[in-house]
Amino acid sequence: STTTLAPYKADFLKASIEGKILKFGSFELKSKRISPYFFNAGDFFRADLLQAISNAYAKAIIEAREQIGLEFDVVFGPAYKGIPLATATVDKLCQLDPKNYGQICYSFDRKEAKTHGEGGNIVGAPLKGKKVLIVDDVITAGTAKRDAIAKIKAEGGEPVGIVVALDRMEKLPSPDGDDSKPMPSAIGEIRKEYGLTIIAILTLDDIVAGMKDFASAEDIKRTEEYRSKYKASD
Ligand code: OMP
Repeated sequence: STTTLAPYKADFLKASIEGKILKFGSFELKSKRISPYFFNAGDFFRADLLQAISNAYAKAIIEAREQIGLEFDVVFGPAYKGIPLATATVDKLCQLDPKNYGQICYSFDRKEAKTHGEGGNIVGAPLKGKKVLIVDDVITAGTAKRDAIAKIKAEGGEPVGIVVALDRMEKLPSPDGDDSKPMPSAIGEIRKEYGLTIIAILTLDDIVAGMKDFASAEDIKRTEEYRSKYKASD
């Protein structure tokens, strides 16, 4: 049941379901896996939903400050879906805790470098010499997160962490294409490789645990089957 979740996480799951951000059916992922569920952070476009998502990110970030001392200068949102997330999160952080977050900046990348005007690849705060926290939507294979880390480093920034709305807890694809083999998680590999803090507001386990309150028996069964098939070994 969702009652075991922190209240801000339970509120976020509720908003995701009511706002139809979390959908059940049949969806092809970037990885080509066919998933019975999909989380589309691009659908948080209504004011009350944007408020719900920025509140969840901000609370997760504040919790990480209290628990592990997470410190950063800039929140970076990879284009395009990360842009409103980073902007709204910075706004919410300042609203909740102006003393600690009033000086925090936002930044995002251009999909295509601008060669005229002010030029450059970044809009918002410059990253050079700054501690940078990446805010993104969902982590599956971690490819988009690796791209964001590389971009930040190329600008002279230091990536310190990643916050996502949902960790799908999936194993990396096996090099030989055999998905039945145990494989580590995307999150675990990025943590190991870059030494970053990675925070997920919700995980697939949280969704499955909450599903009995809102989903059909069929959707629950398909989601549980998908989890057994693709869950990472760590
Ligand atoms: P990486 O794990 O970094 O490759 O990123 C996964 C990306 O897939 C996300 O940034 C989304 O664009 C997209 N995605 C979703 O938005 N929601 C899902 O539930 C699943 C995916 C996905 O395709 O895996």
